[in-house]
Amino acid sequence: MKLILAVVQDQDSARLMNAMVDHNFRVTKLASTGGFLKSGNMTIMIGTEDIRVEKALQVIRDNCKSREQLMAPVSPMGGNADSYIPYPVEVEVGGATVFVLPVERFEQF
Ligand code: 2BA
Ligand code: 2BA
Repeated sequence: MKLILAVVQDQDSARLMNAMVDHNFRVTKLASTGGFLKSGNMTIMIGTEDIRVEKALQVIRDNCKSREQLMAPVSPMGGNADSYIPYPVEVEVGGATVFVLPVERFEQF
């Protein structure tokens, strides 16, 4: 068994959850926050058999797309105004960042 952790954009998460359930995957959605943009994203947890991992990745690929997001200017802490960028910067946020982990044991009580 594998545990797939997929960090996806908020806008794609509902569609991805529906697609996963349609393809008979069991899923859990967790609200998360990206460290760089400090804005909300979603982490989808999928526990599945090894042979279904590629199918799960395909469903994720088909339902998540990358987008440009504006990063708000942050005023300098500590007064170093030299490094302050006073305008929003565009950052490309990927469709999904995916980790596939081995599951040592799976129990349901
Ligand atoms: P849910 O996905 O909302 O599922 C709630 C209950 O509905 C499940 O209870 C199960 O009895 C039933 N169910 C879910 N998918 C089904 C399906 N395709 N066909 C028939 N019945 C289905 P639990 O199995 O005790 O799971 C409770 C919650 O634990 C799930 O909520 C989900 O959030 C999480 N979960 C369970 N297995 C998971 C897995 N393999 N990967 C990720 N999350 C899992
Ligand atoms: P954030 O950390 O908010 O990052 C959003 C986007 O900002 C990233 O998109 C990337 O394009 C850019 N970015 C992040 N850190 C950067 C840096 N140090 N310098 C320049 N640009 C940077 P993605 O790479 O597609 O990541 C989207 C979200 O996925 C991330 O949100 C984070 O929540 C998660 N993520 C990505 N890689 C991760 C990893 N190795 N471990 C844990 N979470 C990860």
